[in-house]
Amino acid sequence: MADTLIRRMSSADLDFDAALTALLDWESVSNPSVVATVADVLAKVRGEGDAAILEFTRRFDSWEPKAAADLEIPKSRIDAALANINADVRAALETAAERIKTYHQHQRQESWSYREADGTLLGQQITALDRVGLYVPGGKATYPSSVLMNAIPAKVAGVGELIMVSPTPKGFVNDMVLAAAAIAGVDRVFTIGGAQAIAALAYGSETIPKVDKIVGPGNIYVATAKRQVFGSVGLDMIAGPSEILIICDGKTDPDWIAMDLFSQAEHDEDAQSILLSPDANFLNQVEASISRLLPESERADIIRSSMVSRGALVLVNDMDDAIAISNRIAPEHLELSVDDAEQWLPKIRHAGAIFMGRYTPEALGDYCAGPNHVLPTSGTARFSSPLGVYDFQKRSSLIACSAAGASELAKVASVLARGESLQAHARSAEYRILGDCDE
Ligand code: HSO
Ligand code: ZN
Repeated sequence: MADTLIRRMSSADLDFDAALTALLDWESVSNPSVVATVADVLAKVRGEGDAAILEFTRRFDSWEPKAAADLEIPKSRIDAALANINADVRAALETAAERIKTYHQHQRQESWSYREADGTLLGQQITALDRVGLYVPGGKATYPSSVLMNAIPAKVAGVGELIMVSPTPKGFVNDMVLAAAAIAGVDRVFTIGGAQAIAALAYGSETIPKVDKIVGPGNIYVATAKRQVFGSVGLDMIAGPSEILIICDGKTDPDWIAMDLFSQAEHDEDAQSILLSPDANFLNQVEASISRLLPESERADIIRSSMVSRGALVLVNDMDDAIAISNRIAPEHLELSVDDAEQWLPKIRHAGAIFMGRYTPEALGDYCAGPNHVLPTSGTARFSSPLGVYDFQKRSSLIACSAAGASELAKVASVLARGESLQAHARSAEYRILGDCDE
């Protein structure tokens, strides 16, 4: 029975490489009918503004806003949500928010400059984005913690205005989400979702302000809309299903490891939970824990689907073998449930977040340790990083030439410009050559 819950693999198997590739395979299908529907929605919102947003909201979200003004949740309603939520929940949100803020303050990039001997100044000036849109999904994947994780780095960066949008199917508003928005400092909240919300943020309407960047996860319509507005507006990454990779030396309580695997698996049927260990007996123990703990889990059906279709317990030779496999996977979350986890850090090349030691389950990072839980998925940790303050800041180059500095640089620029047959560039530079004015 147990062996049907999660597959067993060994890195010594002849076909291990192919089996691992098949296990990791994940294609974010771009469905042509979704692409076409989304293109229509975007065009209509762009052309008709509020009227189109209202029409799509009535059609897709099953509620009847009477006028565009009804699409905004008034500040008093947001404050009431904060006042009304359970005191323990409020305290936990506030503690998490404070810790996330402190961590992200370390990420702020500062402007810098240096002066050359001839007086020329070069540098880089950092500015925050003026206005950012935060998409918060409705329904089963509404996470107040994600509101904190997306909004707080933007506020720490100094973003001028933070606009949140979230669909409210049948008019239902989640108070914990509103409370998180209030704590994180979200400025305005609109009850719109889907592709029409992405269009509204990207293009603006009479009621919805146009933003400079859109962040936050969403369903296939939202992800497709984000792809289609790319270029008009900045975007965060387009996230795939969640993943966890655990490397364990066999000395952690197997129940703890089983539950850490479940903690990702319970997110959705496509989530991926993988354990690597050099201890075959320990893998047996974890497998037994999985069988025993699964039936008592509230989200057993989702966990089971995820484990059966995408989970694995993998026997490895040793830590170096485990780390080589981990680097190949480039997991979103990597738990090093081993003694002296830090010693292995120099060998870890690709991971969204690294959780070190037996007392650092991913769940603590998901909510309140401080680092961001918006992380690169599906192997994209090979080239990208957690959401951070730097995603809400931009850089401008600074150049201030002294007369002497300009004169020297102009000689170089002139040669290169003439090489490119750009005479105006050459002459513009040459005007600055001291004592050699080409009047
Ligand atoms: N583990 C998710 C984030 C999350 N967990 C939100 C709980 N709530 C990101 O992979
Ligand atoms: Zn999670």
